[in-house]
Amino acid sequence: MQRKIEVCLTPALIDLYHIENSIVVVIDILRATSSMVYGIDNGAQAIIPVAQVEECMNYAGKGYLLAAERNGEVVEGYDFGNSPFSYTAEKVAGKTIVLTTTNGTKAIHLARKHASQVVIGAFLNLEALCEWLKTQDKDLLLLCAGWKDQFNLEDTIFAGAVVNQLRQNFTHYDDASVAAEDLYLLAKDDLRAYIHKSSHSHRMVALNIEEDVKFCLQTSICQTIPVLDGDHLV
Ligand code: 3SL
Repeated sequence: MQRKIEVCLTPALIDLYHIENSIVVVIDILRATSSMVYGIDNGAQAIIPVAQVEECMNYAGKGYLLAAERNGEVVEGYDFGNSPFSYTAEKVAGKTIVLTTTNGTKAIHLARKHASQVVIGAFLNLEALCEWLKTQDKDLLLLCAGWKDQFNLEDTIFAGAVVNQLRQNFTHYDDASVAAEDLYLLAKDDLRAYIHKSSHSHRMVALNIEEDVKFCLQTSICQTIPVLDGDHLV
């Protein structure tokens, strides 16, 4: 069977892709999709990604946990933000979280407009995700959330890791997939050191949340693949 894999390097380019029959994997390694994977893996009932901070407040007082991050920081008045350490079983098991983040939730909303299916990827669920993708029969778009519509290293490197694992299962690759895989091969022996060069990693050092970077670069510690079902990730 002919299957195509493409990498969209920033959400600004999404309209160039025909994804009506494709699976889209949304990627925001630091930190949105890592926290989503970790939260669902830890028993959160669902995560509702919303694009705007104000939308989150529509859910106030109805039993939801409200999480909002902008520019790496928790938005004042919310239960928590986007740190994976806020998505432990103690905090989220059995709960539905309404979450908005700078880039990750925006990318999910762009993907869901047209894609056949939207799922969430992170190093935390790399192996489970790739094994599942191997069993599907649709084309694949790896959508990097980037930073404010710009390219970033960490999402591209993760896209490259997925391409690397799936290379036997797809017949067509775009140039962005080849470039992402090459970058992954360059970085993989010391992922942390390579990603330390990224602008978002610098931002996180400045915010004193470097431990989050370390956490998000753990590979395949979760089995969950969050899937968008209506407006809920489950
Ligand atoms: O952009 C996002 O969606 C976030 O992951 C950014 S941060 O890691 O919370 O700063």
